[in-house]
Amino acid sequence: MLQFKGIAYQTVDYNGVLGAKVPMLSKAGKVPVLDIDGQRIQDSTRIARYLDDAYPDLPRLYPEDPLQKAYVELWEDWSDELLYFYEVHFRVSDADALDHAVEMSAKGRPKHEIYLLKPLLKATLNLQLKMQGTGRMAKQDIEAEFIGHLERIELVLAQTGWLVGEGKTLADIAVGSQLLEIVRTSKIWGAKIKAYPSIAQWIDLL
Ligand SMILES: N[C@@H](CCC(=O)N[C@@H](CS)C(=O)NCC(=O)O)C(=O)O
Repeated sequence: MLQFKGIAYQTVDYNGVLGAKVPMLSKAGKVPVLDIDGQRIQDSTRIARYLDDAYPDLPRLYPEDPLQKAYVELWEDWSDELLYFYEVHFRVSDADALDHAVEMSAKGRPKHEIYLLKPLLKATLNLQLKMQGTGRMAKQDIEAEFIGHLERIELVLAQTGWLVGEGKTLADIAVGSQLLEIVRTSKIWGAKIKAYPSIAQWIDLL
């Protein structure tokens, strides 16, 4: 979102055991958290609204047209509250994807943290999936649902190349981030995603 608006920023990784500090960043204990001159804003939806309100003259994440804005808001929240859990499912259910995720989550940290992190990450993500509900569904049902979502995304993208309207919006950034994370961690599912022609074209422009 910051890149899209052209705002300079620095990222701080909470990799390895530093993850234990995430609950101290905000009440919700989740990332991302935007720290802007000491003011902390948690939750990507709230960050997006803040950025468009604070920097209205920079490219807008939300379209001005109320109907298009409503569609963007629906895609965005669907993406970070539902699509995210498919990404988590693919990360824990595929041994290679889990290894890759652990490697990324321990990047820049001492080697031994990898051994600590793997069982912890696996147990935490499985528990989150169970509590949210996806983790209580049969694997083939989760994957069939996900394919249904990919087909719907493909159908929408085939119209203009973007999810809402004629250009890139927060909807593309939100949905694209989750799909790119699957591409980044899971070889099998990454290939399945990229087999959809409109999705493959769009993902390269994100
Ligand atoms: N709706 C939130 C979801 C954020 C979210 O689930 N973040 C994950 C990492 S990607 C997290 O911090 N999980 C830690 C936890 O749930 O304890 C947003 O978009 O900011």
